[in-house]
Amino acid sequence: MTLRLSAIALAFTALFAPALPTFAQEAHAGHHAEMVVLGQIEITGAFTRATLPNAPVGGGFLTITNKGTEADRLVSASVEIAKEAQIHEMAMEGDVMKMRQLKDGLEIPAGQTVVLEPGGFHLMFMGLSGAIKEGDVVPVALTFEKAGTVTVDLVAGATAADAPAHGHE
Ligand SMILES: [Cu+2]
Repeated sequence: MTLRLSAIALAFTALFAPALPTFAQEAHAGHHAEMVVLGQIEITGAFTRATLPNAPVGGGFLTITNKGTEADRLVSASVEIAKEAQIHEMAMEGDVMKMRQLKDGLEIPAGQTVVLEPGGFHLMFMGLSGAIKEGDVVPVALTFEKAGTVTVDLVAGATAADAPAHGHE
């Protein structure tokens, strides 16, 4: 009886094991964005958005998790398609939504996740050399104070309906 059960278990494993996707494969198929690991830093869900033809700026969005026991800090970013990549935040000032550059970077507290997303923290690509088209892959080099530098591919989604209103003072 024991032998017979083992044989069934083996057959079951052989049949189903290859069909089980790993998490990474699943994430790739779903979002075209794989997890990027740099020391204690994990980056997921990286994307950008297609821009209008003459748009001077583009945005970068991603989720950063610090698995470590010490805070780290995203201090800079760079892209080849723009003169400069800045780290920005959007916040209410009185009753007006404003955007400002975080010159000291963005802290990623120990054990926490910080999301860069439309309407909140984001990367801003200043002085685009050309339009970002849907489906483009934009490599961005991210530098962390402790973890170092890593390149993350941002896949361009559709243009946001509110893209032209994305202005600066
Ligand atoms: Cu901005």
